[in-house]
Amino acid sequence: MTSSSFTIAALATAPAAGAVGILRLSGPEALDVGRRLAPGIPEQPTPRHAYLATFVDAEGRPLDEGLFLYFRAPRSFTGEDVVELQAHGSPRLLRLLLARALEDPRVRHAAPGEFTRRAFLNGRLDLTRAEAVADLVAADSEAAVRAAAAGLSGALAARVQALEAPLRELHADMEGVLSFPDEAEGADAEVAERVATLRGQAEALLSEAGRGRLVRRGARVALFGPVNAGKSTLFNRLVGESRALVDDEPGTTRDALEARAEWDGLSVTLFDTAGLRETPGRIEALGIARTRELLSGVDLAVLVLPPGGTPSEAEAWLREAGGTPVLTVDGKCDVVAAPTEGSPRRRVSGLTGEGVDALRADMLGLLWGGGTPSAVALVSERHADALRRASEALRSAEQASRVSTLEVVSGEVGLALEALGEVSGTVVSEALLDAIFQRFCIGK
Ligand SMILES: Nc1nc2c(ncn2[C@@H]2O[C@H](COP(=O)(O)OP(=O)(O)OP(=O)(O)O)[C@@H](O)[C@H]2O)c(=O)[nH]1
Ligand SMILES: [Mg+2]
Repeated sequence: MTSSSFTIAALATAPAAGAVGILRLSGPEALDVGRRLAPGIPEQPTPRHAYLATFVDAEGRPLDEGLFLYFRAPRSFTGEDVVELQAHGSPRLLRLLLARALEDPRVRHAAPGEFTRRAFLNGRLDLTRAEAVADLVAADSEAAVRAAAAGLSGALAARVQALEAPLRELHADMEGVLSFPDEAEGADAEVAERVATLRGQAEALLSEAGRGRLVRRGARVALFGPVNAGKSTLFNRLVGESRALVDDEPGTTRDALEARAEWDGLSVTLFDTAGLRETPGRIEALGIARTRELLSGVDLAVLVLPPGGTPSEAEAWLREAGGTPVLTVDGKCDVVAAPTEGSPRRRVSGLTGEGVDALRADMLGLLWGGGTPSAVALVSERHADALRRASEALRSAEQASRVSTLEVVSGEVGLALEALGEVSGTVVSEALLDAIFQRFCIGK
């Protein structure tokens, strides 16, 4: 890998005016190049010391005054020599500084995520942590921030490691028995049990992918139900502002409306939809078609029933949601004195706000189950895909351990190990790394 032969440079801060802007250099010539931009810095600066420096142009004329930081390899983010120039956050000034660094033929502009990629290639972080860096930058809710931070500190890495290490041991034991049947005798005892335990662990981790997705991209919740049930009024109440039109004419809402909120740290996109009924007008019918399409794509649908509906009507509305989980509520509860006989449903009123906080808690419970959103291991689609393959291989190994030879079992366990290696990064291809780091920003 030639990753460390070139010194790379990039602006680490967003290209907009701000208090501070950072130029970052990494690689063998980082210090030398950095010192040319900041001539007052000693030849061997103290690592991790903040020097007050003057940054100069090619003629030695001052461009700015700022901080110079040096991190000596391997004790830096990338594992290489790293220099950071912290200047004033003027985009034009920073481009001048960057251009000066790039004038040096030993320096080239960093690709997206290249600093993090080098950190990974130099063993400073495993792949799950490298990905958590991108997750943290992209996080747009408190839960996403906290989950990414947990990933960065190794929460997912530890879970994968706890699976990978015993799996590797098991594989080695079996291979030992296969290669040296006499010496390694007995090392393959309880293979079936060991495989079963590890399969359970892999599946448990895989089952967190849904929550990972919820935290990463937020939950999607749609209100739906018959016309005039009070959906828009409830929608406005839930998002805390008067977003949707409300009227006593049935069919008020036609286009689906959406609003973003953050509940318990979880990002939630709430949709208000066109009410459903049998004989709508032409435009309303288009809205109803949209409602049906939307319902199939959300994480949770909330069926708002008007007072006085019969159970069989409720059943019919429920079917509209297809396979999406549904929470049914009795709306406009302020006009109904008592709960519908025997109804276990939550009573809410968008008008008075009654039951709305409890409804929000119900929704979070259904979306999330127990625990807090921030405590999740951020299992991404990529991780889930690899974990799925690992689980499948382990399931085959488990079966084989009952009916087939040790060789077959060991082969399947080997496949599981390979799949897991893609999560942690012990087994990766250049193409996979390209795909992962492409979604990073430049300078990260
Ligand atoms: N008393 C009472 N009236 C309500 C409540 N919610 C809505 N309404 C009234 O019921 C009528 C319909 O309310 P909307 O919120 O527009 O109902 P909707 O379900 O969005 O209706 P469509 O968009 O036509 O499907 C309006 O006159 C509201 O003022 C409620 O909780 N209590
Ligand atoms: Mg409406």
